[in-house]
Amino acid sequence: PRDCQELFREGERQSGLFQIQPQGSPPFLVTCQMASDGGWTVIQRRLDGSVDFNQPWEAYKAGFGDPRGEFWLGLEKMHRIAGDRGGRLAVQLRDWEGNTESLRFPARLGGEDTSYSLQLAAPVATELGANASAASSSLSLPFSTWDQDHDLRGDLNCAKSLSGGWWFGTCSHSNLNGQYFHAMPRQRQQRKKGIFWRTWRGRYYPLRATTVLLQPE
Ligand code: MYR
Repeated sequence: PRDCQELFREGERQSGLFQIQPQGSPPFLVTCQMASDGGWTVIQRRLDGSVDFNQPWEAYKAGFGDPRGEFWLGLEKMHRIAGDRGGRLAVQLRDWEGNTESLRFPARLGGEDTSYSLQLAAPVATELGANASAASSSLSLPFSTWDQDHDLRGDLNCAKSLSGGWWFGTCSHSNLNGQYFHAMPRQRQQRKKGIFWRTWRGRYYPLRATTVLLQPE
């Protein structure tokens, strides 16, 4: 099968590890999450801080971590799955009081020649809470790591001053690959390095768990 969605269409209803082969790509293993609305590929998961997400570009490109625990699937595989058709992203967030938030939006992911730019249509970036200046038109946001700085800040390397690799704009929107904190650090300087989604629990709230899923168009 090309992806989790095709597995779902073939009748598979059990979530788990499967081998897929997107068009023009070698086969690889992914975690499929089967839901009532189809098959989704899990591209990111945080739940206990067992994996170090402060990794360089090559690691974010290839993927790292434990498919049964915390992991990052890898930008190249994500690009192969979404292809140039793009797809739907689902973001699931959990805080320390047991509240959850779930977001869904259409997106495309460019190849390495675009630094794996996340492409969002005009209204989506605004809905997600991007800064007005960045979101007035459609948004194409390259991926950044501490050793490959493509963020929108000229004076700062977001990945270095925060932690992990992400589609950083002005360092303040979100970072689901930040440092995992088991308890709220006292200092803001520490807290801002954490896992955050500003428009949900705010810039300085380190989240407990996240999952990001992808379904090709
Ligand atoms: C800013 O930093 O305010 C400008 C950039 C806003 C970015 C908005 C969207 C980023 C969301 C990334 C979600 C990716 C989920 C896989």
